[in-house]
Amino acid sequence: LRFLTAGESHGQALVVVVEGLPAGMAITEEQIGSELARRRLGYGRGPRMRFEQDRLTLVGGIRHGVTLGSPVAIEIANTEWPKWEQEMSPAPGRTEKPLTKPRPGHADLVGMQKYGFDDARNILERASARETAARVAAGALAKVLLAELGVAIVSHVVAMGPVTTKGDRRPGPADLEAVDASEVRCFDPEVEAAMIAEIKAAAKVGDSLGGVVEVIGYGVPVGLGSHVHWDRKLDGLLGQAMLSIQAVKGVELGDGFDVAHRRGSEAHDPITWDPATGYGRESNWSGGLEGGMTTGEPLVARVAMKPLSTLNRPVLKTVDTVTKEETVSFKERTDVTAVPAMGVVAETMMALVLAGEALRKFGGDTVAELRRNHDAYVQSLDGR
Ligand code: EPS
Repeated sequence: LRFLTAGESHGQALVVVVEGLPAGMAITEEQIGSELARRRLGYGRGPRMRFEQDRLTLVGGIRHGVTLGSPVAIEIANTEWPKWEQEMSPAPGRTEKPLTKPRPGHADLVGMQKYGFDDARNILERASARETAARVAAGALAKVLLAELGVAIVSHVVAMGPVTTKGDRRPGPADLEAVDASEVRCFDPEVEAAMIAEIKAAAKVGDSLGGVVEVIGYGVPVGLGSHVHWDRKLDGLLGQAMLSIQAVKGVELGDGFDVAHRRGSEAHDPITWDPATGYGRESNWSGGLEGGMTTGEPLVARVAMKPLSTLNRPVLKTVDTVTKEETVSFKERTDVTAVPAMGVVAETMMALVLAGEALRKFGGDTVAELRRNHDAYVQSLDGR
């Protein structure tokens, strides 16, 4: 499974092409649209989330509600485009308002240096997390494919700035609606209020907040990924996928960081056997991953996002790239936090990785063939 996105934050549209999906997979525009809507949720999002819509067009690869096995192409139009048509025009010309006060922590300055531009907009437009809308459209397809195999992915916010959950409540697939109903996508109602208060406090002083989400994959079959080579280990693939999300700076698989401080006798999940369900683990500190392969236990990743580098009250010191004088960065409209939305993007990235690995393991040109191969494999594990 491969996918490629294109488009700028304030450009005409984002597009995504997804290649490698089997034929015969039932998918509707509404399913993709509802995933896109979930990504727009969250207390602390900026004004753009209120007045812009993700206008969706299925351009190719789907006919009469099913995939054809050909590349699926999706366009997400920016309804803001009329306001930006001049500024972002692909026609020859130049801007009247180059941005020359790069934001610390953003791609602005290094991007200008690397690509030889004197206007930060040429960098920030593509560095923007707006691009994740296109990923989420691709992820909606991956989730539908995984559902065929009984896999469901759930995320929830476990930290908002300094406010953290106690870590003992983990939502299952049936709880996703309840998580989405929370304004901060937090599964703990007591902590939810404290998170909202923290966002309000940061917003009041024009500051931003980071946080941590937990993503859980349920029903993942034993043996996705492989121990045989560095670039086939599922831990590595998940890490790369999560770290590719804008503003993400850390990923923990299972209890990775905590386990590092324990002794071996208290760090590994004891293996069990049950005649009805086969092998299992007494605990799941490994996060469902041993030797780069899934164990069949829930797959658990925690993903850390830094506070957005665009501040509503720019206070961080920077340098004007024209005058070389000390200044503060330019002010762009922004979200206070995008952590709740990032959870949906992290689900997307887990879905795309797992769908790719499921297709690699089970293959099939049709979704029925994929399911048959998957079911036969799962049956073959009986007693093994
Ligand atoms: C973003 C800044 C904001 C966000 C945007 C990402 O956009 P604007 O500056 O136009 O208000 O709203 O996110 C989206 C548009 C989206 O769909 O997620 C940034 O700087 O990354």
